[in-house]
Amino acid sequence: MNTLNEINWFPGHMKKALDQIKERLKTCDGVIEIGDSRAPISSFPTYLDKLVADKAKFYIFSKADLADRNALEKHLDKYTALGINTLALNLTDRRAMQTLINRLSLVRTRQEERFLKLGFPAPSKRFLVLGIPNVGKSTLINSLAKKKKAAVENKPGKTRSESLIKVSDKVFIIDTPGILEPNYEDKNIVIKLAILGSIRNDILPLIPLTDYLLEYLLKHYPQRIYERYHVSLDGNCEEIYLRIAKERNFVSKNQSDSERARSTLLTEFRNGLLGGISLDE
Ligand SMILES: Nc1nc2c(ncn2[C@@H]2O[C@H](COP(=O)(O)OP(=O)(O)OP(=O)(O)O)[C@@H](O)[C@H]2O)c(=O)[nH]1
Ligand SMILES: [Mg+2]
Repeated sequence: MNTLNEINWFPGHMKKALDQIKERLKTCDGVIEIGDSRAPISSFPTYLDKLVADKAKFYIFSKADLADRNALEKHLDKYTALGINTLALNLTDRRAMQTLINRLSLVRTRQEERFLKLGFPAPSKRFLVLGIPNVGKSTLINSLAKKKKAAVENKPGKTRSESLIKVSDKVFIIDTPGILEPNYEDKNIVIKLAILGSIRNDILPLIPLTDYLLEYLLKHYPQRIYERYHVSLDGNCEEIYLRIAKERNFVSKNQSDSERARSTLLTEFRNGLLGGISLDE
């Protein structure tokens, strides 16, 4: 998709957000990095690695309720083998938060190690929550904070400022605005992140995005498409979308409205109506 080279998904406010994150990191001993369970590799904020190299880390994979469980488990096993604190969660489920709070209080920060070595009681610790837009950072904050503290919306770029939230006596966390990598070398990642809803809908054109999604689903989950839309899966993407439009009675100017079928499939995928899926192979 050549046009991708000309698309700017790193708007000015993200540059500002990155500067704010650098400032905030100076006052935090740890980071909670969030990836999306539906694309755990592509969505992970790997490009912040250097910035957080000396911090205690906890990895969370959000939207586990929408992911392909088998693919996700394999991915998590890799982190567990490396000894990294990792949890995959449905962040909207407050009941799952106690496990996370317990695990967070066990993460040893450098400052904590120093204090304990000297025989002082463990100090409180601060984690900065990091991740791409729409991955669930503010949802995590709200679920942990027990009452609504951070603005949440299913649109990338909701959070523009940060605040300190108390999670337990000794654990505090800070929300941050979502940021993307300024230059993804693999342009497929940009498409995947747009499919997940982490890049604004108006930035990438609907047709290549929904062609990519349908081709991927036909390759990896053809049965799901068939079971949901009851159409023949022969032919090219436009032909299949036209059949879906016909099946759903999407008509515009007396013709099947394939564009509406495309938006519908994208929305239904995002809402988990096609079942748990992984976009990373
Ligand atoms: N099903 C499901 N939805 C989730 C989960 N976590 C977050 N969401 C939804 O994802 C959308 C985005 O969540 P936010 O918490 O606003 O995401 P954010 O990372 O703060 O986004 P920015 O502030 O834009 O960077 C909202 O509609 C949430 O309800 C999850 O684990 N499962
Ligand atoms: Mg937010």
